[in-house]
Amino acid sequence: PPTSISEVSHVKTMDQYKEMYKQSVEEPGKFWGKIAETFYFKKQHEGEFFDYNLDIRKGEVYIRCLSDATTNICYNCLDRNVKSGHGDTIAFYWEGNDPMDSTSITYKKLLDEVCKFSNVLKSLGVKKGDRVAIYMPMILELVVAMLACARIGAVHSIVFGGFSAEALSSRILDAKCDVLVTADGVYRGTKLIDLKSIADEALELCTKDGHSVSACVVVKHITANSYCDDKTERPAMRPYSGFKMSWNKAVDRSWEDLMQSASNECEPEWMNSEDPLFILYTSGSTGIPKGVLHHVSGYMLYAATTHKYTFDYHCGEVYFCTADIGWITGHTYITYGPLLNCATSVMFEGTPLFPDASRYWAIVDKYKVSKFYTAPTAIRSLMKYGEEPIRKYSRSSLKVLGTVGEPINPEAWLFYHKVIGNESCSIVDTFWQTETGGHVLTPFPGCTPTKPGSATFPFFGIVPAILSDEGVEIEGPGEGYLVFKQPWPGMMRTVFGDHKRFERTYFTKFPGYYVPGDGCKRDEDGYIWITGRIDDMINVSGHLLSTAEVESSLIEHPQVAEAAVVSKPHSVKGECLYCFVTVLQGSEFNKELVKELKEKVRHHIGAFSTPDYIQNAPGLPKTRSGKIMRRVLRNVAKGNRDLGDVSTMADASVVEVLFQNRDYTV
Ligand code: 6R9
Repeated sequence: PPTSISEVSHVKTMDQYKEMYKQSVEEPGKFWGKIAETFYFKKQHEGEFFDYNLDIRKGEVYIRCLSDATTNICYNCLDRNVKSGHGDTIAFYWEGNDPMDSTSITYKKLLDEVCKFSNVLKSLGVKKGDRVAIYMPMILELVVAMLACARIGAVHSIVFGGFSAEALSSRILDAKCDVLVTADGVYRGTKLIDLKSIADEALELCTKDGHSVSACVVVKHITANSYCDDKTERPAMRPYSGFKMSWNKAVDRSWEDLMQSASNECEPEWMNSEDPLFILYTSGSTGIPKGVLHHVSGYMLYAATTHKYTFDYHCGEVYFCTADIGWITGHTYITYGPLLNCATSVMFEGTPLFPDASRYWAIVDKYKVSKFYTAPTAIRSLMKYGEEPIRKYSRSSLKVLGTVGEPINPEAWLFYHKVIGNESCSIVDTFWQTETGGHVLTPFPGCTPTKPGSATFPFFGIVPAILSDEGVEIEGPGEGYLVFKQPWPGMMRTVFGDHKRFERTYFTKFPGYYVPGDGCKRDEDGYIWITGRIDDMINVSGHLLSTAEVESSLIEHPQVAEAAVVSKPHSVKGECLYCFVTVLQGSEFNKELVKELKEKVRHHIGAFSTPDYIQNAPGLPKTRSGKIMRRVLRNVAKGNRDLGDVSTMADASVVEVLFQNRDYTV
């Protein structure tokens, strides 16, 4: 067997990367055109690959690629693989919240199910271009539902199963969805989430606002788990009986009943490349979520290519992404990217801490996972439990470990590399956004020499630049606004129903560039380091400080599990640093620790960066996707109890504890 991953990787050397990169940005048509040849197009494209204008001064911003070709992404995910002899290949191993719940599905069976549900959607009156809302747990029916939409040309709008009724209803309303697909409920650890009653409430809210969906399709997941191989009754975990579900005859339809009579043959709708594929809402700085719209062909090429190269995916390997499909990471790197590459994936319903902190590694060993993808917040939460739950499992199948979602502090990066990866895996810190469709900055496994905390270099087709406040490009080492100068296939095309907002949000601050809203710096070796959201930058006495940078200094302290830094208004400095620190289990938060922490930050950045406040934070307010809610922390820092919209917060009780702990700020 090869001793080093680079011997078998798709891109073996930096020279090879540079050569491929050069072609991807200088001759994008040739580069992506060759990749497009590996997919099925009903009608081939003629003419230039791209047609675009990113410069708002020259008129409307638009991006189109392969604009006269027709295809279907579901066909490329399923039929194409079945036709090439992979019908019996496992598409997903499904692992339930309860370790005893598991099943798997082949490409052929998945195609059958998708065709059936496509026919179900058609029977409910759904046509090409109609929007379908999906509010489901991490079960196979979720993948079936989204691919069925793609097959018939309906636009799916998946709302993460942790969102509230209000959040769900505002998304259904914004996209005017005709149908909602949901499930009875789901267990997260030992906690039961009653999805159906939340969905009911959301639909009621919609009706009040004058919009009624025509049908609500309900999967019986906890009441009758149709995909589960082991039917042993485990009442403590899944109430097969006793769970009461409301049923509104006027709109509710049973998934199981509808599927029973549906045919498993369904000709795909041949879509134009630039027809919409899905809407995914992402939070906007104004507080109103934006419906990011992705389109068929560009997204397809980009999802497949990034999945293949970033994880160095090879046919036959088992890949495991721990994200929820309700977020972009799940869309691109659980459903579309892996299926387009005929991958075998693990789809996991549960949480990393249930039944204990070794769950991920139990799954890795069970399925011999070689490519693993998670978030820094998950790594840090596992660090709190030490090495024992990790060492208990061999993890010897692992080769590539990816992270996404926020800047990864070097401490967590090193833990990922040394403890989880046994120093024998490539770490890929992937920077991207809902808007970018796929990775835009990332190392290539077995190829890019990494630095802990740096997302390194651009993916194929991506041309980053760093701008100063004045909008001047900074060459060489420096710090400023991250921007992109050229479009790439997977880039979002518009905000659903509000093209002006799309232009305003991403193309007006620095005309001619796509502005993602993150700061970054380039070091003397050309490596790019994301410094956090532009809005998270803190200006202390005229020095621009990145919260991420301060946080990673704090986390370096052996007693610190997690840290979040926000700005607090300061009468002399303008702003000062207010740090929330979670200590490791068994450690004490005291004056001595605070002194050491201040010293750490001073040591890493400089005296001007010394935090004014360091407060004990037994828990941090996070969104359900695991992002720290700095806006809430800024209010705690100020002692302002008017927190604004906290509907996306995973556990609101931590905030009260933080207010109580303010008194103990040292
Ligand atoms: C994929 C995803 C996007 C924002 C993005 C940035 C932050 C994501 C990151 C990262 C530093 C990374 N972000 N990955 N920051 N390093 N590797 O998370 O999409 O939910 O839209 O968030 O997340 O701030 O702008 P999304």
